[in-house]
Amino acid sequence: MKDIFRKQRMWRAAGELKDSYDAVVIGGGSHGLATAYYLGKHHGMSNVCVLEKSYIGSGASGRNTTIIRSNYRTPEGARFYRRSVELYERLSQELDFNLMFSQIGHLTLAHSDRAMITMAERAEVNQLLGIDSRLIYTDDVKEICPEIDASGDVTWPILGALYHGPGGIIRHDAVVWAYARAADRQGAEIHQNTEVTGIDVTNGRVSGVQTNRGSIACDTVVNCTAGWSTTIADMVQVDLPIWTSILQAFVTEPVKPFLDVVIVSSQMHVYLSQTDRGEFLIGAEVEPYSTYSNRGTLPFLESSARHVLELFPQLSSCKILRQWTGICDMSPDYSPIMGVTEVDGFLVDCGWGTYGFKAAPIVGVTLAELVATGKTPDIIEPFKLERFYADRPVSELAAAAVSH
Ligand code: PYC
Repeated sequence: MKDIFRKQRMWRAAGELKDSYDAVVIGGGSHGLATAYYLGKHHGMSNVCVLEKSYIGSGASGRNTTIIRSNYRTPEGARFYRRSVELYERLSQELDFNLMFSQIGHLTLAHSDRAMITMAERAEVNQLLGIDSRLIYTDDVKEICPEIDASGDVTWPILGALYHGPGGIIRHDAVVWAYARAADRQGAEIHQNTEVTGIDVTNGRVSGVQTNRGSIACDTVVNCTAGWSTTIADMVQVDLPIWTSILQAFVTEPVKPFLDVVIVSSQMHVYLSQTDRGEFLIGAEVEPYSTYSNRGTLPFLESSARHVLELFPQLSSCKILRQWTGICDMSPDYSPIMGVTEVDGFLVDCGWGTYGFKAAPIVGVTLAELVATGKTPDIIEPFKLERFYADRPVSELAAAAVSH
């Protein structure tokens, strides 16, 4: 009996915190756990811990809409997410865990001439980088998704779309668990219910972390806390140009599968996919006010349901099962902020807006490399915090799933 349990265990019981670690990762979501895993796998660093104030995956990793894609607008963004999708494509095999990555394709609808131009520009950037992404027209949309109302008899007729074949959906909680198990097997410790209450800095360098379970000495801290990144950065007086808001989503009751592509309408501020369970997973844009509240709102349900019904009137009697919110860190240019800061040893991984979950593998690989070698990998160089002081934004607003 005991042997069976040992084989099935996901990760070791946490035990006590050690007095010191080579690196402390704050945040037990997909990014933090991936970073811990690649630190071990690629760099042989196992004296590492992940501190999570709640349970792993309780933040943005468990509260997103599971969409993976790389059809971004900027070359910097598209290159970065292309690498992430490539890593996701072999992640089930690498982590020996079925992540149910369904590359069903991703359609960003265009309902105006201006939107068609934006989609054409994105397609060009994508194609130059070898990303499968192209502009298609109404008849192609009907062919890919016969169930959508592509008639002209609606408020926002569909003129075309950006079609991105490799895009799709994945089981987000499985990504978290798989990375946690893999990080554990590399020797990293995962401490849940462990809240960081302070970070020590000595002579401009990180020297330790204070937690609700005691103090740790360390000279490298990685802030992978998604919505809470500014509260952690405040502990070392690093000023992040981030505001925090919520993204809401809901699922319907399960129905017989008919939608096998992700549908996004920026114009209508809505996107949906059908999960493997048959539920329609529907989301909208980030709320226009700053909050940390996890409470969903009725206006969100009303407006998203109304827009979905314009695209799929056949869902009119489908019941809503549950709704949730996720906390998003919004950066001024809608691109992430990654890498070094003015405090030596304090690294950030934040400003992900609504894009974070898609980036987990490449974030893990690149942050682990930065921690282990002290050198910023080329692919994340454009995303450094200093770009805001050097006037080098990476404007990714045009690639937001829904206009923010
Ligand atoms: O950018 O693909 C996206 C996205 C999905 C949900 C929110 N944003």
